[in-house]
Amino acid sequence: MTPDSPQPSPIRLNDYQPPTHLIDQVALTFRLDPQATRVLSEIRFRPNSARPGRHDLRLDGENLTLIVAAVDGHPVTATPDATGLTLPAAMLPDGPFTFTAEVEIAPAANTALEGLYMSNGMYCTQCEAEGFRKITFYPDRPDVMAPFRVRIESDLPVLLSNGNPLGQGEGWAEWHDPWPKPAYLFALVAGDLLAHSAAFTTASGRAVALNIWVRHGDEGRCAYAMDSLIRSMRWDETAYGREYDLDVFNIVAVDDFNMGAMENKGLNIFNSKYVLALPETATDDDFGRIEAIIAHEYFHNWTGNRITCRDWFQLCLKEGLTVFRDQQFTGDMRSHAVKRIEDVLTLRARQFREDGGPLAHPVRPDRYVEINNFYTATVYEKGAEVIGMLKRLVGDADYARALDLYFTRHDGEAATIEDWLAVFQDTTGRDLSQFKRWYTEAGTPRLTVTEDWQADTGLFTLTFAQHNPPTPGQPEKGAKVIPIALGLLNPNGDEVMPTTMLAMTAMTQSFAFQSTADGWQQVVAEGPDRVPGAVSTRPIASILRGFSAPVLLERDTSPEERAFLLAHDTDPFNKWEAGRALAKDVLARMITAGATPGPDWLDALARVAVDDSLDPAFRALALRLPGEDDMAQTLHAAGHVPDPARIHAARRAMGDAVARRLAPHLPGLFDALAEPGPFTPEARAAGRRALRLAALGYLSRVDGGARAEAAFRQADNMTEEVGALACLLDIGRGQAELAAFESRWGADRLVMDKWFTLQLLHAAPEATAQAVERLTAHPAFDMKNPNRFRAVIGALPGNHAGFHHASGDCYRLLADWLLKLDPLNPQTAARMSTAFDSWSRYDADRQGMIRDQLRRILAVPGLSRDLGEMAGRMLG
Ligand code: 0A1
Ligand code: ZN
Repeated sequence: MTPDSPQPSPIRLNDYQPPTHLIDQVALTFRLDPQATRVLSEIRFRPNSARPGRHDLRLDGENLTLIVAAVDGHPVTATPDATGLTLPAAMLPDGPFTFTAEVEIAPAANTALEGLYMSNGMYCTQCEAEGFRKITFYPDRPDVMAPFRVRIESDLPVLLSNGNPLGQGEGWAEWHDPWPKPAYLFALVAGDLLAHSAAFTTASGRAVALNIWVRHGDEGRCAYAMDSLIRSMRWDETAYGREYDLDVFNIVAVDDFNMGAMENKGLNIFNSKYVLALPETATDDDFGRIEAIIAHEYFHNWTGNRITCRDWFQLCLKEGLTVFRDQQFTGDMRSHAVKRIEDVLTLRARQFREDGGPLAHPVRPDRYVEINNFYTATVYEKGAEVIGMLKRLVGDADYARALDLYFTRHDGEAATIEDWLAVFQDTTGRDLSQFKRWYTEAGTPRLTVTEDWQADTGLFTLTFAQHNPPTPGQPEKGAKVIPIALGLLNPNGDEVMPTTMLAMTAMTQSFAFQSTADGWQQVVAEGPDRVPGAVSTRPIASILRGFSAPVLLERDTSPEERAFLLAHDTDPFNKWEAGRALAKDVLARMITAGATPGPDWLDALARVAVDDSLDPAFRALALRLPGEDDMAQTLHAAGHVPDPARIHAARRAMGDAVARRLAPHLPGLFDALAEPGPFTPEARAAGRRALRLAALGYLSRVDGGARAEAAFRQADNMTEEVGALACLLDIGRGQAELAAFESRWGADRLVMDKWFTLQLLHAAPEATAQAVERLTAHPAFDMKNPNRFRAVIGALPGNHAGFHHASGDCYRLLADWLLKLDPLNPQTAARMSTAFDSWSRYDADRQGMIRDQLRRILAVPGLSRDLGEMAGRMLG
């Protein structure tokens, strides 16, 4: 693609047309061979009455060698083009007909990991979003749903596909999936695999065989994933009334996978990183992600599979809802407060960043060039936030009723966001047309708040104003519906008004409160009719509790008020948020004005650190300093040009100041948090380890790393091993430990990914480019393995000061590697390119250097549609 060559034209939501033909039944036979797999298909079509008249039938197909095709046994003479095959209306019968085809494909040559490919001698598939067209000719769109029968012929011992097993013999197996599904949920696996098995009985008594299939040697690492699956299945029954609907549920772990995992009907395929775990190989974070992703894919069985998306613009219909459900699940399993804080940290780091830059797009986009580029934080995480807001607005009971209606009304269908909102409208009688803007308009609203206190009348008024910034293609926006959860405290620290949900619907809106005999209440009547309130003192407002809406709250508060909320807020999210805001204010002044952290903030932080009444996991989060990228984003939003080197230096100085202030407490904290007995991955123990490692991090800054060295030597679990190593690298030590780690774990791919990432994240800013060069030259660096590529190249922007070093070396290196990967795996190359999306925050030199790299990428002949779209959008 060159800058002058036309970009492929986008697909638009407004152009949606129902399919010309529907499918009643699909039968597929696979004769597996690495270089020449034959796929035989028999597809029973019928004209779609929603498209009256006679139509050509367009079948998608890419990189397929057509051997033979026929309609009702008559050979098809049409020849395929680059993207498929058209069967002219004239050659199609008026009513139902059977299309048969035989095609040849080469899974061993498939490095893009879409369609049928090979990973370590195992065959596997990835069909979402449009991978099925690389397997055979088919209407590869989610609104064409059909039951599938699949026969697999291969000498490999384990042959799997969707649905229930029909039979198997020497060199073959057959599967039948009775549930109509779109092609993107098709899956096939063949390999020399072992199963970790268990059984589950559904609430209504269906016996389900559960299997997690892995390579030999990994069978002992599946227990936590299996346990998570069983808890997910039970939870979906109790929380949503949703049962599993087949006799088997298979999960397969593969080492080469572009994403986290995939919800194929009855045959989930997982990146092995999100399945395999033992205490000595996986960290607490890994265990947490395994639990969440196993749940996510399982929950898709209802939100995604039984009810799927009409078209890819509706991706958030399944993803936003399924993320919301997995977040609820994790909250129930662990801690709602900690989960909410972690989710908001991710939302701000990834989604707010996306929403504030050239890649901003609505939760439901209305155009795309390559749909794989829209599996984004906006579709997933903001999509989940929008559902959370809907639930807050209608309340838990109506949310449950609306979901029941959704499941009954749309079971077996391919639905839209309009369908989704209609179930809420029909359940509650609310008009959600204004709320819908959350789906159609991009950008993070800024919410400002001013307070007014009338001592004579005892009237406390909050006035909110929302500003919806322009985003690409959307210069102007209407007012959003913003649920604002509010609590009031009195100056003693007692809560005088429990959490109350305010629904903001106008651009500017005031809410008034008064103290009454029953405590503080919202007062609706304005003016002289108002009942005089009781004599009272000015309350302290806790605004946007639980982060009740994905907005940037701008509040002119004093440090004293923040410290007060940090000490007294009963809402754990806002308690944490108050500490976070204080820390960011302090750090911002250090960066922009050379200030030093004052004793008030340090004392407040120390009080939280040693407060044993607080959950250790919460304390660990409170001790985590704001990240450098976060500060760059915040400073940019406040009108500054962030200087990565200054941010880095200031944050280090802040860490040193905290370490000195906490020093007397650290050894005691570190020792007291040691977990007696064997490792357990459950949340309570993980929270204690998180706080212990936070203490070790600060301790290392004052003891020169002595404790961290000992902790590394003594660690009997990966959380502490890698945690101690990170502490050492953070203070410029740890070389011997890195070598020891490599010799201990050199044969373990997943553990070695951590080794690669750690070195990059902790490289000094001026040495980051060399670290990339050294690590990519390491014999174990394999660009074809997405996990390894992500572990190095994907980790680069996580080292903010290194990536943005004034030399521009890392910009060039990133572009080099994206261009190397693009011909092999365009999807992963396109994903990794988002590191460049924040260019407009920085100074003119950095902007120029990043834009030069993006132009260089765009100028490469034969660039993929994936990377071409991303680079084009980032350049604007
Ligand atoms: N639906 C999966 C995510 C996924 C999307 C695309 C993939 O390959 C291109 C793979 C997985 C999920 O939400 O988990
Ligand atoms: Zn998903």
